[in-house]
Amino acid sequence: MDKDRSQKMTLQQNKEVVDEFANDIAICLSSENKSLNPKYLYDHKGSQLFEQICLQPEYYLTRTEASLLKRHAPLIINLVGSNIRIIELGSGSSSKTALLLRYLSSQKRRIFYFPIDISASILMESTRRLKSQFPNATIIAIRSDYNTGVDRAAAKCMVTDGESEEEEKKKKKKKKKKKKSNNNDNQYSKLILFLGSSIGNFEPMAAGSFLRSIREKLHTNDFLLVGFDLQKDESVLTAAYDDKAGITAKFNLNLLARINRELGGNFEPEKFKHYAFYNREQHRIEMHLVSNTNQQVYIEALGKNFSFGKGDSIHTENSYKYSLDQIAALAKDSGFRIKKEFMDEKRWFNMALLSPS
Ligand code: AVJ
Repeated sequence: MDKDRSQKMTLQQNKEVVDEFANDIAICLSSENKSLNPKYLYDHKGSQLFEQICLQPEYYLTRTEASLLKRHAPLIINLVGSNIRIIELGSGSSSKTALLLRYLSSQKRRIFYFPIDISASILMESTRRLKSQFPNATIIAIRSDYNTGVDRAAAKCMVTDGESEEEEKKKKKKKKKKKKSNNNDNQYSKLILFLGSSIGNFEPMAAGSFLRSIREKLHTNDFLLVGFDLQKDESVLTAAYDDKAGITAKFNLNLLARINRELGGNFEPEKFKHYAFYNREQHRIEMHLVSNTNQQVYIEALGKNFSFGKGDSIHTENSYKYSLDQIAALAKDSGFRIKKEFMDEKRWFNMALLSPS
């Protein structure tokens, strides 16, 4: 393809992305109950801020899950099998997954990793880092949201089907002819990672249909590893979503700055405040941006003014907290069985290794 045309296509794709954002913002700000898909928090700046959130002392989720992954990597890898393709939904910095890759590499196993994320810049950064950490790894980054990500990754897995670990060993032994990998010995298992309690962003019903849609793309020897944040003392939860350093507040408020940047809005972020609380009935943390005063905001791309009264809020994110029973029911209802569950001593976080039932 010539450069002009490929450039045009990129512009076209960007335009569609911007249009979707503009459209969703228009719908959100025109409704009585203003709520937004949390994916819009994750532009380049938002993704960077999220990485910083993960380092805050109050935000126990990342640390806890990382230690579970580190401790149980051998068992997880062992359960999945000998020839693995790792696909990760919402890979971000991939820093937790690096713990699994490190184990594979310590075992002299081949690494095939397909990170999927909506932020192209985060993908580029993390791919570069992983490539230098694991020079022999096959890493194929996929810029996509969850919906099409797994399909695209599965298609790329197929392309690597000839490159099995078994063959690597044979090649080393005999340095001889290649064999096509049509026999079962050489077949790979997919391990889909959905970590960090990202599933908490889904409404419970939607979480079920999402897991079911993944289930439909899996074969019997594939696995899905899901990180769930568990219900716990409310003060622990609220602190995690309102850290002292104010990073979560910045992360939330970046949404307004993003509207300014991409849609020509004139939000003054100081006139809104970050608000996070635990909704006990629904077992979820809610994040909101609350207007400090009566104000009007103009958004150029929409050619329109929007008014906010003092105390009006934009609901930017839900983060559902699960019980073990809910996890079991969710797995069952979406066609999985729990192969193995991993939990920390405090029972704050759960990592469930699911296999098609
Ligand atoms: C990325 C959705 C897992 O819900 O804990 C962190 C996002 N928002 N702090 C979460 C988030 C505010 C995070 N997830």
